[in-house]
Amino acid sequence: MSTPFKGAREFFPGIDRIPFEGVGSDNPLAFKHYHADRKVGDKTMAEHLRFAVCYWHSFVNAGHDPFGPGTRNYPWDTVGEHALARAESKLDAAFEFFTKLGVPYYCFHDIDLAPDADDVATYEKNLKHMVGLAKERQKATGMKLLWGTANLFSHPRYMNGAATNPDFAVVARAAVQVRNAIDATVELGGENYVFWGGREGYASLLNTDMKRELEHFARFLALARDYGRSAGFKGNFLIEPKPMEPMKHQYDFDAATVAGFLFRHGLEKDFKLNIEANHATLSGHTFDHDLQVASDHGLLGSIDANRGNAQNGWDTDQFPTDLYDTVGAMLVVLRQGGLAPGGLNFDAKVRRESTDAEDLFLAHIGGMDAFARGLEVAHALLAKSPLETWRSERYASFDAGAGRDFERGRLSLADLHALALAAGEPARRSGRQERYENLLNQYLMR
Ligand code: XLS
Ligand code: NI
Ligand code: NI
Repeated sequence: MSTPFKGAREFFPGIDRIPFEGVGSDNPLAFKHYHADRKVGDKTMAEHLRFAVCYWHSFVNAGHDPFGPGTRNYPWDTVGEHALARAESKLDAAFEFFTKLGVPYYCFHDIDLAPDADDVATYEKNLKHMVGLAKERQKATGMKLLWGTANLFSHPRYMNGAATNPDFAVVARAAVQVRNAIDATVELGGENYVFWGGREGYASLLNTDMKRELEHFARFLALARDYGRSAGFKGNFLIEPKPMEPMKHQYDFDAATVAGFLFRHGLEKDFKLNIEANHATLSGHTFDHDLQVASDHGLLGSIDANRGNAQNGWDTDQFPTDLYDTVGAMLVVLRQGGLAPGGLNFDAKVRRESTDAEDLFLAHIGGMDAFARGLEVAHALLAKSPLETWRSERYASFDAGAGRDFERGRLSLADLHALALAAGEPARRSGRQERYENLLNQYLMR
């Protein structure tokens, strides 16, 4: 296999379609656990996991950080001097990568796909051109778009926010990109549309009318929804919570905050959540905590799969390799009956020191294997182990008698008082956390 497109240059020579070889294989460019067609329960691994590769970390950012420039030489960035020609070869590289890796989905921001421009007409022309090409590539490869989004945080005009900017002119300018990114998503059959509010927040309350900014935010989201529906978008709109970075405080702080906001503004039918592992940990929660909060509100729409670093307090966006994380995540996903139309998007980047083209494959293979194993273990825990029985037994006192009456709203506080007097001091019942932890390890090490 070279490249899937006639006439296109090959950007990852020497790497073919990544095969499944199983745990016995020492081939670094092979899957050990992810076997797209293997059934886990009643669905295949591919159907459960719905993997997506993100455009920005893998094909746009070459490894720059606040202390220095990029370290990777992207061959697609040096082809031709015109921005549009570079965007075209980037598209070829991206689709070559997706195809060789064997993922079904990808995600992008408007200005990952096409060159940005201050002049609206040029921006729109660039995006339309690239969307047309992406559509051809999707047709040729069978790739699908998990979600599209607009980058409303990089351009200096958004330094004080986009939809929550104190200047109406900026709010209106943000709508240009959102409208175009929704159109692009519809044109490419995207199954979701994401809002990550990178600059929707504040640096100081002294100069900020938080209440007014949040009302603007809700209004803007409702307008985007109405536009999207009128343009034929049937998928979920997704809000991606993050507590900080780049802003000191971001309004979409965590799943609980966004759930409250969506219900308060009547947006919960059209908007769900896209939970990112490293954002959950930045907000002081675990990954599975924020997934569970989202799921319990009926709002878990999709996942940005990555991991943070226990020692660093920022969004390191590492590839997910921690099996406890992936088991915990897949327990939530399986318990809610799946993630579709969402998926697992690798919003993750190779380290700045990882400069070989091959590293991008290795990183994704590792993440896919970690989630495939997490899926197998979570499924076995739910289907074969005593986990669910143990957990429901902890609540058995609510299944009958007075406990059930309490759950059904049939008892008063005075009734509880009388029942407690009659029953005497409750017996102590162990929470048995260690037994659960050992059970998880038993299934993980099988
Ligand atoms: C940044 C976010 C971003 C969103 C898309 O921290 O994770 O990459 O997923 O705008
Ligand atoms: Ni992030
Ligand atoms: Ni993200």
